[in-house]
Amino acid sequence: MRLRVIDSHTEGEPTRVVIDGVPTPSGATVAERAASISRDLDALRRGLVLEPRGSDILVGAFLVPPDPGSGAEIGVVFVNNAGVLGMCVHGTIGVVRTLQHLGRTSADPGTQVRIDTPVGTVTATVGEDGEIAVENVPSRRTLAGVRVELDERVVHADVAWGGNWFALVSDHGEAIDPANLPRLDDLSRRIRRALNDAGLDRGADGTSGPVDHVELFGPPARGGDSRNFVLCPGGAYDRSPCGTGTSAKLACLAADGTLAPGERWVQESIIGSRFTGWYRPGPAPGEIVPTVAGRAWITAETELLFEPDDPWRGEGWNPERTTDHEPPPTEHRGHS
Ligand code: PYC
Repeated sequence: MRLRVIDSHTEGEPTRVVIDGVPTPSGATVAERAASISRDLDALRRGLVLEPRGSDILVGAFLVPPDPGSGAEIGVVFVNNAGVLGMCVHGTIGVVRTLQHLGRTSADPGTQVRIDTPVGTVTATVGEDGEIAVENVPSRRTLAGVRVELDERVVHADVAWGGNWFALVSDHGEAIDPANLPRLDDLSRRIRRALNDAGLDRGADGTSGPVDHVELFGPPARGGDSRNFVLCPGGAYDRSPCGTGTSAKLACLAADGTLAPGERWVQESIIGSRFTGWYRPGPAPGEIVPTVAGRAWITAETELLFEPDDPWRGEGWNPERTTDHEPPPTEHRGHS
């Protein structure tokens, strides 16, 4: 099997777009196609994003037809090392940069691309300087200042939706610095476990959570408004400032009344890359419609090969999930 892919990175975080070689996942809508990828094409997801052809930090993108009647040009389903993602802003910027590279959309300023995702339609707009701004799905904070008791400290978490569910924590006392990654990783995992185990991530309406991303904030170091560390569902951390996480942050700032509609918020990542975010009021009370802007660059245009006798041709190997490095059983080998 051969998969034609184009790799890019958005502010340091990689995206791999599948251009050719996969069947169109079944379903009438992008949400149904996302369910079909989860159900029927999971070995393909693992072969695409995991070692040895990918890595834990890679986000894959399957291009699919848009929802009937949505008016969008294209649909996309994002996947990572843990499964299917609801939405991914860095990945959307990577997809648009890839479509520009292929000549399927213009790189001219003002060009807009409407994209259906499993959680709603987003609109990407090309800026003057090559920046791509993604107007994301409506976002909201569902819980504020949830007390989370850990062994050695107490922190307070907001829970917010920005296309994925986030716990956002500022009073953790840790340096948001690459030198401190092991502690940030460990703390974020414990916060996520504590919230989910106790059901503390559920809003009064029962709609929120489970939280699968954790976002820790600290002071900026490159002239932005804040710096973050973001733990993703499969245990990797986001090298970009995480666009759905920035959307969740904007929802919290709006709910607190500390950022006005249209005002800019510059979110730095743990590696010092930056997204600029702003919002307009959303369709429902308490909702905002966030826009997050950043840049992406093409890094590779290649074919992934899956030889029939390769024991890891479709299974991939995820160090997060297993310590068993033996080849997977034959019946679990990859999609063909
Ligand atoms: O940019 O939304 C994002 C994202 C989600 C997971 C990794 N990046």
